[in-house]
Amino acid sequence: MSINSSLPKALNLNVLPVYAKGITGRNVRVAVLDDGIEYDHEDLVQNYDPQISWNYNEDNSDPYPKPDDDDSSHGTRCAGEIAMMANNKKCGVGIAYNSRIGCIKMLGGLVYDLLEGSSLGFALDKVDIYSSSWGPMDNGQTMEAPGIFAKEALARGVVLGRKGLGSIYVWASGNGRKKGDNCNCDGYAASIYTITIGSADDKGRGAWYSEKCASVMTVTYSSGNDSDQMISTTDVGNSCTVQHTGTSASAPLAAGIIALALEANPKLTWRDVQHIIVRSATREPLTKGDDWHKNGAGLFYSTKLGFGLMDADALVNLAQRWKTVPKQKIDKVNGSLIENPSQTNSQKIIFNYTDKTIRHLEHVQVIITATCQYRGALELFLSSPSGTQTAILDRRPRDYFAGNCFDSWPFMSVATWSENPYGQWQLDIRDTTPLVMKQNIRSIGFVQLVLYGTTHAPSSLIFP
Ligand SMILES: [Ca+2]
Ligand SMILES: [Ca+2]
Ligand SMILES: [Ca+2]
Repeated sequence: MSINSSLPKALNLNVLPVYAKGITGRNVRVAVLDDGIEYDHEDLVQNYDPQISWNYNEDNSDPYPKPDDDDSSHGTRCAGEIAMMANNKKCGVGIAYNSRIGCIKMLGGLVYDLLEGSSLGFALDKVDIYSSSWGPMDNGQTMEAPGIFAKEALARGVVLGRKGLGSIYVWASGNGRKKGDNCNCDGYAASIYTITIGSADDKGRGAWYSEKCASVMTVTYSSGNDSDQMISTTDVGNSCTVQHTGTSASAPLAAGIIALALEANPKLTWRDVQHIIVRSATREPLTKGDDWHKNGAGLFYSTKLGFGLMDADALVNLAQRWKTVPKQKIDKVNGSLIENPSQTNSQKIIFNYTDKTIRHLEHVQVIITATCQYRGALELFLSSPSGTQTAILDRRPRDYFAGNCFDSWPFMSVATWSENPYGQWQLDIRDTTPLVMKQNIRSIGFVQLVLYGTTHAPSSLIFP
């Protein structure tokens, strides 16, 4: 295949065996939610799909980026990673180079809840995958959830999108790692409806900017240090760049790989897609010194790298033989605070799950309300009955917020995927402030554990 020679190394997430099967993203429609797309770009024009494109900033059907503005190149760069054409001697090859690409322009102006909600629900009957590389400020002190409209749009998308199979929302984990940010403080990334994507560098480590948190599901390669390789893609002005970077570059790569899986098996539901990513991601190229833990179901997980690097061939193979998972069940358990007067700056909360409705876990949330004096000093650890301990919040030294520190905030974790949740769960709230500042945690209100999963294991796992 002539595309082999032009495929940049950083984009090689084991996609070549998939192309050899003739799978290239055909009939799959991907929309990037971004600052526009140069749809007449030579390497995009053929795959551009106006039906899945809109400009919410100016409220018209033309999502062209602001002309002569290099700062409006983000959407065009992301789109190229997914759908650059093959064999045309221009720029490079998109991961799903025969998919249809659109842009929902919404980062070209003031961003507000109604605009986000409209964007996340645009052309719900046509878009298969929405790729988002945006969210709250990555400054290590913001804690922000989607507003009413955005939240509603995500919940509706997974029910009504793709003719009831559910829209696929791909989300960048964020670039705030250097500022101590944690993507579980970003309610978009922490949503169970979004597939949260981090970045690995070409040395096989979590990239220096890539935020960690327990809702990171998987990683793709992106840029590393300045001297390392960056991502090649289309750029505005009908040009090409070799300098696309950050988790912004990782999410579209994941969207492209998922497009290949959807061509291989168009019947996958939004939850099927998450299951097959968990099972096909590979830890092998990423073993250098990151925080891997084996969970109670035998799956390795890291809050930096999720279940590992996406492997397109393994994902597509699993997609082809995957049978739809049973209906999602949800169970809730209220926590009880275990008083520990000798250690006022560390609290323990217990949840006893004695129901047998869910025996095969997917997502877990801890919803917590608490007041404190220095939010960034708090760390939250969740332990499952199988003994898996996961940091659902790391300390964020720059977050000096005091007051209603957690206001029914849902901390999400995928670390216990496929475990049996029956038994005792424990939440440890640890305060890392120096002893001079006593009693950081002022009060703990309602705390609840929410379990998502199924009674029976997915049949594709029982009879592989
Ligand atoms: Ca090309
Ligand atoms: Ca962030
Ligand atoms: Ca997520």
